[in-house]
Amino acid sequence: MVNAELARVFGRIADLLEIDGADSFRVNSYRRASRTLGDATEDVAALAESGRLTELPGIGKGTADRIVQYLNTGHIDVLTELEAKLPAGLPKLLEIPTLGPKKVALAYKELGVRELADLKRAIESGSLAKLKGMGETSVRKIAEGIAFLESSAGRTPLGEALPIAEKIVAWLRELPGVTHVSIAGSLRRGAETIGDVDILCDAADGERIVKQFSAMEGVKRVLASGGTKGSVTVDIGDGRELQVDLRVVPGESYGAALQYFTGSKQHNVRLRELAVKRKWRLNEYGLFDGEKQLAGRREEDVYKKLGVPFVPPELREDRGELEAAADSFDTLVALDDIRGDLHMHTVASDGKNTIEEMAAAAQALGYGYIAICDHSRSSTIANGLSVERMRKHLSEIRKAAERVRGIAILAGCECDILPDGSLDYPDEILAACDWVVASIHSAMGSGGAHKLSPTERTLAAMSNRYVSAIGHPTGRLLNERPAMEMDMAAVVEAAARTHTLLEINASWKRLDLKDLHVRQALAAGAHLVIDTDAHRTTQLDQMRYGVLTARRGGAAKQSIANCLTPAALRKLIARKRGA
Ligand code: DGT
Ligand code: CA
Ligand code: CA
Ligand code: ZN
Repeated sequence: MVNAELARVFGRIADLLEIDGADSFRVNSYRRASRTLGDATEDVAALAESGRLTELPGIGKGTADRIVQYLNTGHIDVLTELEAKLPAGLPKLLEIPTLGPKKVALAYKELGVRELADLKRAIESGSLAKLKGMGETSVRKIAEGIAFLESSAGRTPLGEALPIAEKIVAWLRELPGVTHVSIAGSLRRGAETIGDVDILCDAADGERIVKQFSAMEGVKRVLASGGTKGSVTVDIGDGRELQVDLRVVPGESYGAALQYFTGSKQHNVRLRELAVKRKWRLNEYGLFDGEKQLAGRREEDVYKKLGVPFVPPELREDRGELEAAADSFDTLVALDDIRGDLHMHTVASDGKNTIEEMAAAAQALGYGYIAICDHSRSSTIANGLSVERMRKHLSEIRKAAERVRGIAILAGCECDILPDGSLDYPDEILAACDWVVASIHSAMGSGGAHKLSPTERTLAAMSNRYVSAIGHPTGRLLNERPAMEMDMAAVVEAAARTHTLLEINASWKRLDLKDLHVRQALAAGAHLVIDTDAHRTTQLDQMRYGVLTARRGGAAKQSIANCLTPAALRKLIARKRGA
């Protein structure tokens, strides 16, 4: 479908218009069009064909004409004009966190900044800080933003890489001569971002398998192709590519190779040290005593022979996993342990499905309960609900809960934590909810004259008895926005003390809390909840990314609220409320 491409084009127009100083009404209309085109489930080209473009929300006659022009000619006049007027490198600068279009325009007009390299020079020479409307603090933030972007460059989020890898694995499994196929590398370890995808399979004729792999549908470039190893890139949209490495090994080495290529490198080093201590050798072909292979066919045997428990891949990061007690792995949370999802949106705010549709989809996943948590009034961009609308919405949820059989539907909300630390709804509304997620969505920076810090705001919210959980506690967006400056030690201590749950937001764009924070929270005695924050039914299946993150943090199912039975969950909520 051409939808994503059109969404990108309209987004680019909005960016350039903004840098050009166009009025915000005009900019927003392109932004809205971009979002609508990206969200559209029908092929926009087909809609254009039948003259039905204006049926899409936010698409007027003018926008429809521009879409048609693009479909017919491959360009749009307004974009051509803007691109002639402004340097091509400017929109890219908008990806730098805290660097908005006004500042980009300023740097361009005053200092001739046309691309990232210019901007870095202007920071280093101090000329950027001297500009009126910049200042030391904002320049420091911009420099941090650049460092953040560069550190995430080229890494693909887990939630984009995993579905692609699974398709390739399924395809390989069908090839004659292949019996075992597995994902390895950082993807098998459930890391939040992936450098490249590693896949392993066993077969006698490696060269043929690698050849077929290189010719597979979706391959953009072949980087290497040999007798045991192939390396290709696949297109993942937006002009981005993802590297996929395939290794083919004989069956008797499959387990050892799986262990080796799952990594992490540091974990492998530790494991190899154990082998060396016994005067053995461990490599991707097996565990050897001289010429004799002690293990190799099965991954479990490698660990067993070395006298250590089988370490789940998510924990293989050299964080003490080889010293852990074997039974500590037995209770590690798994997707099967999840009994419900306690943070999701509906059409009442910015979701795409109704209460009933969300409930039906959750039921299909085998869940026993969900909580509907639409946005509160201050989240205007997300169509947050006024006190009156929320009151009505809560009663709608309760009515739906009566109609729908077989799954409990909790009436909840996602209540903004305001810049002054107060909550966006009065206690009376929060008390009327069964479950309240409180989240920071605005003013995420630290400092400023009258504002509390994100930590202080979070602590203030946790002190409210109706706040059941803190949503996406650090506010980060992977590869897009760094986490808020947060005193995590203070947050996890207060969470444990006030019996407030901390969310692992399972949306692959967030994965917040992240693995290390999960560890910190558990050590402090805090409990967690894994939520998808789904805005449509299809996003409910992102739960697995949150579970992987929880496993990386070493979370046992006993510490996860949505592994509880409905009755136990209600008791947990009541404990915070002091009932
Ligand atoms: P990534 O791709 O950056 O997200 O991270 P990984 O862990 O997938 O790293 P990758 O793709 O370079 O290599 C896959 C695995 O292969 C890695 O986790 C461990 C193993 N490996 C690769 N190179 C070495 C090495 O030089 N020494 C050891 N011990 N293991 C290695
Ligand atoms: Ca890799
Ligand atoms: Ca690799
Ligand atoms: Zn939120």
